[in-house]
Amino acid sequence: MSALPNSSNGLIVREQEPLNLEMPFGTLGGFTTPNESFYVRCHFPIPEIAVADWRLRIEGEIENAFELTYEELLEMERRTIPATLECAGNNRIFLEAKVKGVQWGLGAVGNASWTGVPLSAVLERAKVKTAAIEVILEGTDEGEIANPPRPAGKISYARSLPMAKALTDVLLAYEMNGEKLSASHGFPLRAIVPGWYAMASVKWLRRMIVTSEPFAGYYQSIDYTFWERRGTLPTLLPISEQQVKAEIARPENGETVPADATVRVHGAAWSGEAEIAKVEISFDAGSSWHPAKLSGESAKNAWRLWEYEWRTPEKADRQTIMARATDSRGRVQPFNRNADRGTYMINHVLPVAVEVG
Ligand SMILES: Nc1nc2c(c(=O)[nH]1)N[C@H]1C(S)=C(S)[C@@H](COP(=O)(O)O)O[C@H]1N2
Ligand SMILES: [Mo]
Repeated sequence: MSALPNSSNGLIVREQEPLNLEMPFGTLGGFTTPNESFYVRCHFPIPEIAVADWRLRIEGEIENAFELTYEELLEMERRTIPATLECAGNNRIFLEAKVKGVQWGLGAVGNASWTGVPLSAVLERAKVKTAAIEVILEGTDEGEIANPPRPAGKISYARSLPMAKALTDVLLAYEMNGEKLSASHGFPLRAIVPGWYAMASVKWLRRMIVTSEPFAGYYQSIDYTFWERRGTLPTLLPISEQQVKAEIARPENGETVPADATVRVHGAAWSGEAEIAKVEISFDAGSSWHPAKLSGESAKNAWRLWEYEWRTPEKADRQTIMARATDSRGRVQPFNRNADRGTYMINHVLPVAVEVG
């Protein structure tokens, strides 16, 4: 194994090629994650795109197929929305039987404000036919899949969205926190699919295909799937909505905090297509829970910061801290891992062990 530098610009290097960088979650500051601290998740090498030659093409079950240049997109009506992106494999390092995949800790998540053109505006111009049920979003990046089952040769990264979601709140974004998208985050154009795990937010967009059949591409029929129980029969579904979750930024696992003192326990919580209703903290493995204070901005599909003033024990001790979130749709973060989710959608409560004194 070649030696990896373990840090790049303060980010944890999980993989160099393709580039996979994690934010050390203990550095969580405000509501907005600075661009240089935002995690990076790539399946293939980052494509080099000359914007003068780049086009976004829309085709398929539409009356009006066309291409847009970067300039034309910039001239369309723009919208800015906050949205939290979380990788579906975030927290994988904490799964008890070790599993394959990038070993993300707490920081494959970030919140940014995104500016671009609503996907619905482009679909309107394309005049979608009534038979259409999905839109496939295709990236410019390509590569070979290492392990079977896999298609032969190179494939591009692609995911589809049901038409209802595509027409609601999906953004074709060219700015992140007021800056032009960087190459690693999808320049010149990426999708932002609010409330969904971030595999849906396709970067380096080049083509959108409206279809009348469900798309069963690699990244939604082989990879990024989970088993859902319908009665007794497990059925395989593409991963979509984010699951309710609170993460503790500080103290960190293994950190020492002073005895008989007030320590600020803080972090962020989020959920798919809902707001965070409450975050609770436990110091006794979940027997009793204490409400944390929600702070800062509150927006749908964006994380909510929270904090708790902890009066630490008078004497030296070991303590375990847990946080759990409940969302505005009444969904509570579970205590146990759901094994039907394989290596993805990891949102069970994670204990943080600290030394007191
Ligand atoms: N074209 C393309 N889009 C992509 C990916 C990719 O590899 N290629 N990775 C996806 C995954 S799994 C995640 S978690 C997010 C990460 O976005 P970020 O790198 O801007 O944080 O991009 C998604 N969009
Ligand atoms: Mo991801």
